Amino acid sequence: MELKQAIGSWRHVFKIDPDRSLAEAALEAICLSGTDAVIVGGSSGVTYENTVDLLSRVRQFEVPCVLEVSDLEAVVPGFDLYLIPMVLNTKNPDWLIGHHARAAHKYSFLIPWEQLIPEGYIILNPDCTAAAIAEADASLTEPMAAAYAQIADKLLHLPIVYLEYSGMLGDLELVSTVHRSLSDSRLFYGGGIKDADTARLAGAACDTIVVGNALYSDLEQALTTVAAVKS
Ligand code: 1GP
Repeated sequence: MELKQAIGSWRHVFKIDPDRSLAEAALEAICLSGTDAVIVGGSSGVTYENTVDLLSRVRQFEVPCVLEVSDLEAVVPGFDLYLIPMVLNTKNPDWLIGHHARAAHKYSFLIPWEQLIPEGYIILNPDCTAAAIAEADASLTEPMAAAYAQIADKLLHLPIVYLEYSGMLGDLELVSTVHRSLSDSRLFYGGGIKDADTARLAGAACDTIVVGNALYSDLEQALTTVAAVKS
């Protein structure tokens, strides 16, 4: 199956941050964990150098490796796919489409368009770095979050809607409501998943769970999230 289509069957992904250090043994455990893919991405301190470094380390393993682009200067060739966040609940259109248009203007002929996958991002933790940087209105009610998600799904036909609660376990009832409102988009959920229990709860509310911070705070527990949603 082509990797772009394979996203439709991903249940679990780990997100690793080029700006944080991971020992070789930890990276090996992550890449061999049985997760469906490794996303490389972070909200701050992501550079070309630390992204190349992490890509080359992940490439020792067979797991698909995709870059979630947050900074144009840190776009590195050689990833399997590139996830392109479009922040739906931003107050600043730069984060919805402005930076994207500038990238296309500057690098159009270099962009591997067929490897790009847009994500309709809805940021719901007002205290996370992504919310501050992307100027998100993170105070959405459940019906409004579902409304944004439906625009992403039914009007814009984005393949992924991503509910981002980075750093905290979100409102999983809201996540379920958003999930039920979608027809075609795949629902990614990320935020506060740290062990098998939180993975199961979040996994029941969405299509794909994203586990990030826990890799750096308690790796052993973080690794149990894979079997929790994939077995
Ligand atoms: C962050 O959604 C991911 O972009 C995962 O969130 O770091 O809280 O696991 P956590």
